[in-house]
Amino acid sequence: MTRELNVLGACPLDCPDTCSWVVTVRDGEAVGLRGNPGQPYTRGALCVKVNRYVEHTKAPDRILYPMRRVGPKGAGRFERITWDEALDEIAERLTAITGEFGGEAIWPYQGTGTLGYIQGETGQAGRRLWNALGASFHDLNICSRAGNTGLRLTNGSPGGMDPETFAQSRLILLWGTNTLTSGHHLWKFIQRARTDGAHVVAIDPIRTRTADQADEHLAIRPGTDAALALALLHVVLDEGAQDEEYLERHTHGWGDFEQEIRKYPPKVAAEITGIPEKDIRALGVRLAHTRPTGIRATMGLQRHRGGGTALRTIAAIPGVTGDWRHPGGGVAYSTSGHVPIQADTRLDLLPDGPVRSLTMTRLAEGLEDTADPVKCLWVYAANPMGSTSDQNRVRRGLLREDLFTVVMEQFPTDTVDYADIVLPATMQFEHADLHAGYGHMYLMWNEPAVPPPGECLSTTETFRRVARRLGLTDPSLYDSDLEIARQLLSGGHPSLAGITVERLRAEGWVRLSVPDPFVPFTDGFPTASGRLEFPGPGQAYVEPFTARAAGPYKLALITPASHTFLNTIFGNNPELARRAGGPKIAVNEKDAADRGLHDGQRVRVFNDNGELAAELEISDRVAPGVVMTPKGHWPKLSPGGTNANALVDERDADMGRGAVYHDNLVEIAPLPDPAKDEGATAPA
Ligand SMILES: Nc1nc2c(c(=O)[nH]1)N[C@H]1C(S)=C(S)[C@@H](COP(=O)(O)OP(=O)(O)OC[C@H]3O[C@@H](n4cnc5c(=O)[nH]c(N)nc54)[C@H](O)[C@@H]3O)O[C@H]1N2
Ligand SMILES: Nc1nc2c(c(=O)[nH]1)N[C@H]1C(S)=C(S)[C@@H](COP(=O)(O)OP(=O)(O)OC[C@H]3O[C@@H](n4cnc5c(=O)[nH]c(N)nc54)[C@H](O)[C@@H]3O)O[C@H]1N2
Ligand code: SF4
Ligand SMILES: [Mo]
Repeated sequence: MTRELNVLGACPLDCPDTCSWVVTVRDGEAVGLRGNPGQPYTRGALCVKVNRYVEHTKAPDRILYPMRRVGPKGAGRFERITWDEALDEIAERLTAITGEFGGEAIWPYQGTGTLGYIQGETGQAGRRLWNALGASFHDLNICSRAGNTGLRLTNGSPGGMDPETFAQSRLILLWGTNTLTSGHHLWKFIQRARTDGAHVVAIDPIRTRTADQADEHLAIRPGTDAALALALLHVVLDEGAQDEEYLERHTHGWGDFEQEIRKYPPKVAAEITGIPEKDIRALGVRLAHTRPTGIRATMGLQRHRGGGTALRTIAAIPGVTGDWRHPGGGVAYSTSGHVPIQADTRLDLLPDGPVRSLTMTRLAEGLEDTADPVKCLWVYAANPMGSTSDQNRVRRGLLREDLFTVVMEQFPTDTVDYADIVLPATMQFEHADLHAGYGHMYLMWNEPAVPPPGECLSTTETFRRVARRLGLTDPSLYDSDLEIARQLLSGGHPSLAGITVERLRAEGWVRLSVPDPFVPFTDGFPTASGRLEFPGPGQAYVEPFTARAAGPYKLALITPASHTFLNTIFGNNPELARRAGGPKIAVNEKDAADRGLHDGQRVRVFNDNGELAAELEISDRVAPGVVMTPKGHWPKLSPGGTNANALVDERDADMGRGAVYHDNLVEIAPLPDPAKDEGATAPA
């Protein structure tokens, strides 16, 4: 007799939508996955990637057992060992390293493979153990930090609009965001607004699939968005449409900011942004007279030298128009600022004295430090060989013979190839977790649906076992997943009223206890002044790195989200990799012609950091001077053995040391065509 049951869970991936899902389990095996139709934001649909998640959990290359390196670093040759052997070796190496170099010689390099509060990034899983060992802090700033920091300066919080309220917007600016690829559930709210007459504008250097569906697309020069924001406000002032009462009662620093705006009339901004003056003026007039205007700005916009400032200045727009008064007005970047959950990482377990912080976006630099060396790199839910800047330097760092590298993984990534010890990790069907969306206002529960395959262990269980092997005694290191969940929900914040683990487990998802519609900042802004704080003199625009293209590299490179991968996750899924079709570089016809390149040609994209082998795609989706190749390909599965991050500088954005993935210069040259080379020797 077959036994079938449905288990409620949530998608753990770094995507704003955090879908609610239903796993069909037959005789203890996951056989189906669908979106939960009852969840108001995600409403049943998953996405092209996660539709393949069941098959992904059973993929033949899944890591199922602990392994020890047997070949040289980087070769990816391992032998299977037992958990006991793995834990013994780990305990021995960590004890030796902390004894000789101190706890700070350990870099716990956590990534965004799962965003869970129990198993993943938002809860800083593992940090209690690291605190007990005095390990370096890991600043997980790779994704959204520059923008978060900019928004905090203006609003006091990165949290903004409830994305569901876009249904009430009358003008929607999709600003540096590719909704239909990187968080598509927002689209139904946008469509609802459109049936009520809303106008939708995509502001993006690339004509993305989202831009195709918008009413208007402004192909802005990369990294110049703050100048556009200032010019739009210039037109609002020209129209006399500023909300004087809002400015008076709810903002701080208007006088100075007004002077900044005056420096950017549409004509000046047109020169900076490359957008025709008449288009800037037309959008400015629309903005002046359309309430509510909702701005969806996401992370793409801040992967630039001036990325923090871009969000800071864009966030000033609703301060001038008064849009925060209305549902459907304001800026939506991430809702994470509204989720009042703070993991207790037990800072009291730290040894006395300050502990250094290492920066995720500066991995190569961190591994090069010889004065205060990193001796153990412990990678979990991260794939730095695929996702971190300056890949060739990261590779050199990982090759260091004196570096003890542990990688907790589900799949044999490029990073795994450099591990000394590999620990097999569970996937979302196999462990419990608590999640919050960063693009909606719900908490989600993920109930384990099936037992882990092979000897895979969850993050929490792995760290419990490491702690035990190290002989650590603090009881909090051994809290169960459900105990951790209860602690996370126990903060007593009004937005968590009535939300318990039991309720989440029964219902799968619960909306935060906030009004519906939720309109933030109605009681003031969480800034020092209690008001929206405008950028001060000279603080409203920082030009991009690419604006100063003086050297040999002339093309501004953007490396955005791939439709078929989630960062590097799914890069090894045969069907999704097939659809992605290998690394491609989109180039405007003019730039191709200037370099004598033709469509479909094999090329090398290069700069001083390294190179990427790709197929050239002549495309009017990019303007002259801009080229695009998506993130996410696995280097070792790509023809040249690298991905786009071989081209990305290890350089900071203006705020939070954010990465600059979309702000680099490259050149393109032909690669020899193997087919033609063979053809030369083939019989005629
Ligand atoms: N399918 C898929 N979905 C994903 C991801 C994925 O890899 N694949 N990644 C997830 C993660 S980790 C994150 S953080 C989010 C990111 O989600 P997004 O913010 O959507 O990320 P990006 O694709 O980097 O950038 C969005 C758009 O910004 C544009 N852009 C780049 N530079 C500029 C600029 O200077 N100005 C303007 N106006 N636009 C610019 C890019 O061309 C791109 O179309 O998506 C998540 N969702
Ligand atoms: N060129 C370029 N590069 C980028 C970006 C860009 O726009 N352009 N975007 C950046 C952004 S926004 C982000 S967030 C980063 C992400 O960078 P990373 O945090 O390194 O994320 P991923 O590359 O997705 O690698 C996550 C790994 O975690 C593993 N994993 C998933 N779940 C679990 C789990 O539960 N336990 C364990 N142990 N492992 C798990 C997956 O198999 C995967 O190999 O990439 C950045 N890299
Ligand atoms: S990646 Fe995003 S859209 Fe896809 S299932 Fe996960 S949360 Fe939903
Ligand atoms: Mo991200």
